[in-house]
Amino acid sequence: MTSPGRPPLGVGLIGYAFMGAAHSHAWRTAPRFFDLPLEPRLAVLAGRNQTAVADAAGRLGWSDAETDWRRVLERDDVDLVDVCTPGDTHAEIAIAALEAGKHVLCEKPLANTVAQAEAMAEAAARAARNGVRSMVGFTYRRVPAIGLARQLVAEGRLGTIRHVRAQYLQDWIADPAEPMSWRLDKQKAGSGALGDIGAHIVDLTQHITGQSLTGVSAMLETFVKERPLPASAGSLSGVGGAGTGTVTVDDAAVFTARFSDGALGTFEATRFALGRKNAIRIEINGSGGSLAFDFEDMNVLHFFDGDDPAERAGFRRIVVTEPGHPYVGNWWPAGHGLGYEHGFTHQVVDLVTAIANGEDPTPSFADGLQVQRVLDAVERSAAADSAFTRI
Ligand code: SOE
Repeated sequence: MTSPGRPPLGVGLIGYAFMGAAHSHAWRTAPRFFDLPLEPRLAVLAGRNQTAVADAAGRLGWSDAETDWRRVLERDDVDLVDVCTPGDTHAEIAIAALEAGKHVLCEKPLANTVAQAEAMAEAAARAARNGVRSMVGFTYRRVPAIGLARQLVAEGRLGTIRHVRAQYLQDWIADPAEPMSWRLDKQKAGSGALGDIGAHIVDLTQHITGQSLTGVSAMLETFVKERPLPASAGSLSGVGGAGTGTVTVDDAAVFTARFSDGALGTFEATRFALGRKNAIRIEINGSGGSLAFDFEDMNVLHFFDGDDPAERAGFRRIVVTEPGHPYVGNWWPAGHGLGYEHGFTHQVVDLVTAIANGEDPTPSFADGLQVQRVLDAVERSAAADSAFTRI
């Protein structure tokens, strides 16, 4: 644990499914590997099912459990609220927490609609004037190879960026027998592959290039429109029983985009790419070089240096595990590699450090709102169908 005498930072976490478990791990681990200025105390875990949340609190390392998130906000031992619920509750919880003077970490995408994200960004700006901080959980920014990619672009090693090619490929619902879940329900999730995983590649490409998307031309598709209901209602699904339910979100999103400094982007987010489990693939081509990354080989960044003599040029495979690489010095000896969970730990490190330094962490709620505007533009473009020329 952290050394005595370090000021505590009481944390209340709302939600204990996949993301709740990943965040719990990060809150427990960060002070063990990084010299944090504040000591995170895992005060309370909240969820609606009393037995399940008490069990999860014990398993994941929380001192207490609550069944109503509002009680978390009333507690004096909570300084920060970590929101790991489906998107339909992000705005209500995050705004109430900020108004109660609690720092907020909110899972991505920031909200289900632009209007909700705007309200959240406004609440965050108001709270920041009183020293209350907020951050949205685009955790892949904190993968060391992504950090190195951003450094190389910022140092000008790629020159002027011309092409950004980004894919987020999964296959977990490719089987039509995969049951309904909250992620397939527009009311709960806002959108499908677009918001769940497309949001990540929008954020990542903007983060790496330092540019924003200025416009899109898009197509969305729902390949499997009816799915079996789960045998029993899951804690968050709100659906259950015999028969089928209607999928109300996209299964795949494909769009082209323009970036603010002139680069052209192509984006693809799908949960139907059989064999691809969590393939975040990003390739960037500039006037001076290229970069390529695939999360399924997440400790590696490929770099092509356009200054190399043609006879010796080629993509260089950089194993991003040196102590000098972002975050890596606090972990294992070179070559031993990091995993999915480390991004969440680094997110905690950066958030806690910003809070202690009295700075606004990034990605901010304003950054989350900007991504939300891109998602909204994709949906509007796909619905308008105007850029689709029939043959
Ligand atoms: C599900 O598609 C999911 O868990 C996303 O919600 C996460 O953001 C991503 O990290 C992994 O896949």
